Order: sequence, then C-alpha cells, then structure tokens
Amino acid sequence: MQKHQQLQFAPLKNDLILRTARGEAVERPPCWIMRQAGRYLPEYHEVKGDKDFFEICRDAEVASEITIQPVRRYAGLLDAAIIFSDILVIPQAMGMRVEMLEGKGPHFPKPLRTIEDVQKVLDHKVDVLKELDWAFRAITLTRKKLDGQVPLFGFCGGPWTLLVYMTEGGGSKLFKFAKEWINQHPDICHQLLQRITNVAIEFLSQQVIAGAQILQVFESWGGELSSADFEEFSLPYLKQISSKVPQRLQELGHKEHVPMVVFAKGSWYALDKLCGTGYNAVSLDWLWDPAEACKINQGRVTLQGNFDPGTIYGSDEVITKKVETMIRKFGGGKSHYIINFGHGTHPFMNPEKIRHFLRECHRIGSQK
Ligand code: 1CP
Repeated sequence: MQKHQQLQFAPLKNDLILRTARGEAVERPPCWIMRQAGRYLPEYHEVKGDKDFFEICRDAEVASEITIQPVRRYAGLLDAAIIFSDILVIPQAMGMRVEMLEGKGPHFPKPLRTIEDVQKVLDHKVDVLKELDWAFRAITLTRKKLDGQVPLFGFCGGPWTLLVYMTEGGGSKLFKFAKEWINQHPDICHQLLQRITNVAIEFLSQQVIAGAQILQVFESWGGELSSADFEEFSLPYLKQISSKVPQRLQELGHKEHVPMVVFAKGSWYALDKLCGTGYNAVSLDWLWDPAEACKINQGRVTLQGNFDPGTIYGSDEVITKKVETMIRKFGGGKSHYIINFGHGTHPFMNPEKIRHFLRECHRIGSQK
C-alpha cells in the first residue's frame, strides 16, 4: 500500500452540494453550471490572452484563477467550483498528442486509425502521478485559494467519449471512425476502453487526494451509441469507475466519502440503469422532462440538471418562468436535486443573464 499523508485544508463553509449528493434533505437545491469557467467570461479571455489552452491548464496559478473566476463573479450564487482542465488530458497522459485549435476545438494530429496505432497506446505504460502531476498541483492550489468557500469538483471523460476523440481526432458529426472501430474490432476496443478506465480510476482518485471533494464523469458522446452498444461499450466502464474509485481511495487512506456524478449526454434509454450504477448523482441533458426522469429514478440517486442552456438567450422573464417549472418538476428541490444546465455554457452567453438564472434558482429554490 502506498504511504500517503492527507493534505490539510480549511473547513468547508458551504457543503450543500455534498449533502444533496448524499441524498440528505436540504434547505434549497445547490447550483453550479457545466463549463462555468471559461469562454463566456471576459475575465477568462483577459487571463488567457493568446496563450495555448493546455499551457494554461498546466499552470497551477492560472488554472486556479480561472476556476475561481465564476465563484468570485457570482459571489454566493455558485455552490461548487470545477477545476479548469479538459477531458482530453487522459489521452495526453496515454501518450497521444492533443492540440486545442483556437475557435475550432481539440485536434489529434495522429488519431488511432490502425490496429498498430492502438497497440502502441496499449503498450505505453502510464504513470498517472507523473504524467498529470500538473493537474494535481492545480487542484491543491485551487482548494487552498477557495479557502472552504465551496467544494471543488474533479472530473474526467467517460471511456467511450475519450475513445471517440482518440479515433476521430477531434469533435465529430458522423462518428465514422469510432463506429468503424466498435463494429469491426470490438475486442481491441474493449482493451482500449479498459485501459482508459484504469487511467481514469487512478486519475480521479489522485484528484481527490490532491483536494477534489466531488467527482464528475463526462460521457458526453453517450448518445451516439445505440442502447445495446451503450450497454456494451460505455456502461460497464462507467460502473467500474464508480465502484473502483472508492476502493482506490481506501487504499490511499482517504477516509471521507466522495460523491460521484455521471453525465451521459443523450443516453436517455440508459437512465434506469445509470440510476443503479453506483453513482450518487446522475446528470440529465435538457431533453428530459424532469418529472419523467424522477419517475424512472424512484429516489435512488440525486438528479442533476437540466436547464436548456439556450434559454439563457431569452428574456429575464422567460428564464424565471423556466427555472420555476424546472424546480417544480424536480420535486421542489428540497432533496435529491442539484441545479445545472443540461450541457455546458456557450462562448456567446451574457454573464449577466447567467447571474439572473442563478439568482432565480436561489430565490425559487428557497421557497417553502
Ligand atoms: O468550468 C468548466 O467546466 C471548465 C473545465 C472544463 C471541462 C469540465 C473544460 C474547459 N472542458 C471540460 C470538459 C470537456 N471538454 C467535455 C465534457 C463536457 C461537455 O460535454 O461539454 C468535452 C466534450 C470536452 C472537449 C472539448 N474541449 C471541446 C468540445 C469539442 C467538441 O468535440 O465539440 C472543446 C471546445 C474544448 C476546449 C475547452 N475546454 C474547456 C474550455 C473552457 C474550452 C474552450 C477553450 C477556449 O476556447 O478557450
């Protein structure tokens, strides 16, 4: 067993999201927003300038500043921070080159196209602590700077979503390469998914050791799989992550329970199974009618979501009305509910509209 000394941090002043994720009754639903740090905030662009995206992720001082920016701007309105990083740091740790093209998104100059390409990745031994040491340093520094204001999320990409990026070489519309891989070479895909899963388990566990207090797994391309393929190529790996991270944390001497959230965007057919997969919370995209999702969940887990991010382009009145409906349909928000968007913020969003959204979530969520 690895010897490990637990880091000491300031006590939490706001543990609302942790209590909610554990299923406790709460005074109001906690709020945070996927991609709350970054592109829509002028203060992010000021700090980023023309620096490379991954360069700023690796700079603990800058990454922690960007993580805290929304917490500072929306003082008292956000109940969690999420570390500024990206899901693609796992493929990087596995030996692949990933660039972030300005205005275009992620780009892999050498995506996995042949069996030999995959074999090379499988042969590459990954030392998570060494390869991702910058991520742990950024988390520890952020946790110190947060000084207990709100809990800090660690995260990673779901194994299937990472396989998509590694084979497609970037974002995709048709998923031609990923679909070729799973339909022509399912066995080697399983080997790759297993390897990604192993790295993800160690990465998430070490994020907690570094200071993360809650974890989210982003299976953002879940909805590109059929129900049967989701069961084969995504669900078993998501399940391993939720069961093995707590085991690994025990080995590492971490005593507190760390809530885990899963977001499988578009995988509506899998909600019932996801509610029984060992995660404390399941995040829903905005296509869900919350009442339907609650019916399927039957109180097993905390649900998170699912405001249509596009509503932020509407008037304050429309935002208020839709917040009201959402909270009501999630059962009023006094337990088993975390407010979030159904997906991330967009670069063009007006930060003041987001403030209105958060204020209304607090006001309506606090009503008796
Ligand atoms: O507040 C935060 O959430 C910041 C941390 C964060 C997270 C959790 C970033 C910063 N990215 C992510 C996760 C992430 N990255 C996901 C899962 C969540 C989701 O579905 O949105 C995905 C799919 C990515 C991949 C990625 N990284 C994309 C999507 C491209 C595509 O295929 O459609 C893009 C554009 C990025 C770059 C990126 N990551 C983060 C930011 C702020 C940016 C934009 C960089 C910039 O323009 O400055």
